[in-house]
Amino acid sequence: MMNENYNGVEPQKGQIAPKARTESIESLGSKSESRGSLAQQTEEKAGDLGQVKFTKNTEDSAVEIGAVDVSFAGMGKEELMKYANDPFWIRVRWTLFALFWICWVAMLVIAIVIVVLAPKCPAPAPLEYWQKGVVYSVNPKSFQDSGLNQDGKGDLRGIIGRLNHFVHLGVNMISISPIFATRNDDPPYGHEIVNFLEINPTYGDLQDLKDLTTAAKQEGLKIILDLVINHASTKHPWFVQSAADARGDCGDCFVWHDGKDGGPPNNWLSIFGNTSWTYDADRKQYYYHVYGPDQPDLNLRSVKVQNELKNITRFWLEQGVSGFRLLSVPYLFEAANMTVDEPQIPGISPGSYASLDHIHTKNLDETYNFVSDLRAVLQEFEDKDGEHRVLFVEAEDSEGASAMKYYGDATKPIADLPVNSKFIRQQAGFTGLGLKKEILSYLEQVSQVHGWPNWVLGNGDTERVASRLGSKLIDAMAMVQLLIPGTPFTYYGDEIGMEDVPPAGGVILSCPTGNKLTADSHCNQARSPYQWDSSNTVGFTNASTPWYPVGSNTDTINAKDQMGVTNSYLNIYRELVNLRKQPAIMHGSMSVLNVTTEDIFAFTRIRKGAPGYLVVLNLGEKETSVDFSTEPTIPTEAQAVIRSSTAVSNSTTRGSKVDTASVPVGVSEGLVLSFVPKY
Ligand SMILES: [Ca+2]
Ligand SMILES: [Ca+2]
Repeated sequence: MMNENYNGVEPQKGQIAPKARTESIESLGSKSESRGSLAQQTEEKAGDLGQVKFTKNTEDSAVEIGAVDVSFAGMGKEELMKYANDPFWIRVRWTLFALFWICWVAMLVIAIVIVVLAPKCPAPAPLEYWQKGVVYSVNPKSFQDSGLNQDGKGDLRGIIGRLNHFVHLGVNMISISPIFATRNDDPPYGHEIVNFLEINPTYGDLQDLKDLTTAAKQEGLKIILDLVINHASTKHPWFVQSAADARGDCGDCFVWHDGKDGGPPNNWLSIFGNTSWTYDADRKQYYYHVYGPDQPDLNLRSVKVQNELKNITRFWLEQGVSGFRLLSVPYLFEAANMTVDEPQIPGISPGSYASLDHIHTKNLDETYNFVSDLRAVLQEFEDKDGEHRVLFVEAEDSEGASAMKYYGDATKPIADLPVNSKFIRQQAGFTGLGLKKEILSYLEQVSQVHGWPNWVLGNGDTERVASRLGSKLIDAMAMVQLLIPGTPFTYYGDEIGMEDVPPAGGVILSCPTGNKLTADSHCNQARSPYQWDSSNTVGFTNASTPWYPVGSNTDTINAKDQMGVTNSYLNIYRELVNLRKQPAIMHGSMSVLNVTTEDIFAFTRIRKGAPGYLVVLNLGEKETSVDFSTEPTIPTEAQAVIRSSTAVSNSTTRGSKVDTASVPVGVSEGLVLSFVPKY
């Protein structure tokens, strides 16, 4: 009997058979029939053909399948079981089963072998925050006057109130010009320090600095202090004691020497020109000052001074700062024997600092050793919490061997970066070939000592980029600075294209080239208040008069308005900072391309497996098209990513495809293109 298929349901005559049986019937008839019409057909078949009928003659309902006219009826259960138990078919089954698993395992093994043996891109060396990020240099006096102290001078609380600006830009390190207590509350440069452990009241107090480092940390920002340890003020208590008592505790805290033949002990010169020695009537000796007479050099050969300086370093690290930019580093030590003159350099008129070969006063071995000792102090803090504390040093002659030595080596680390001011010396009219030479020669020097490169485009001691190189080149130079290998240093305001501002009622004094200030050169034109908006006091202060005049171009050169304009200096800067995250920019190789000429500068950044970038600058006087078709890595087509805000003379738009055999670039235009590199 077959009643087990009915589930106890007894169909009436003319009813549709239960589903299980219906499907069985379907298999006997046409398999192409739809399920919806099947029941009806089943009834018809039962009625018309009399081949399938329901019976109720016995106690159990049943279906009798009689003389169903089929050519193939499938295999019955008993028959199936008979074959299933046949040793031949058992062997076949097991063989297929085994083959299936053997194939599966083999495929797995092959896949693993392919993964293991396939050539891979080498993993890039992990970069630290000071390598990946951007340093933004703030002059605290000019950045933001806080609501608590509207004296027209910027301060630390002002910086706290503007932390979102750094976050918005995407920079991660904020370096702050010297903020220590100085002879006057209001010094021009903050170098005449009277107390290394106190903050100039103009800028706030220790609590303000702690609040700044805490708030900055919450935003993922690092605060880096500019620190001057070569000299102090003549009003520093150490100097007062030292001058008064040669045998006292601080008798040798400064560099003292008897005169010779009624004059200074030797021919050593000040950076400002003239002798570097000043006679002190109380002590009846000369003291040495590589800068002005108000800034006597500390004697770093004194163990007391060395320990004090290390403790000063510890003190500021304890306030939460993430490191230092050490200023005036090459001058830290002088020769122990101060009776020797420095040799005159032939051909340079005597009297200027450049006229002597400073073999006794600059970059002495002791200087490298002491900066390495300071590095060890920073390491003490890193050892405690694992966070690297940065040490940048201001060393002149950025690509010279003396500067490269500040990188140290694995056995004796010194600075993370000797600050590279090559771009600072760049003047208007520079050429593509000149730029190529500057960049490649520096990168070569740095690679030889396994150092990490860096690029400073602006600072307070020279003209602003917009004034020095021309505002049309602001975006183009930002493309170079931010997209070549190394850590960029941005000077506050350069990201919105601020220009030099003359002093009140005065004219702009020419700044000496390359950080070399003279005694009376107060080239403050690059220290004007940050232009936050277009109001009278540019959002810098609520006081009626800022300490220094604001620029005359604030209607467009201000952060607020530029934030709302896609193609502003500010937004292009932000895009470039963001682009630095790309693998090709972070880890890729850099090639200056053969198309580089006097008028054109072009380079690529390429990393295998990632989009490549092509940057092209037109430094000439005419719009032109550049042909990259002979460059082996560049395909026939690339995509425009960023274009100078000042570029208006051709039709290239962001996102548009560009034929690389003919890339149009307007006068002073910089253009960033992305492409799929060819190998
Ligand atoms: Ca203030
Ligand atoms: Ca010194």
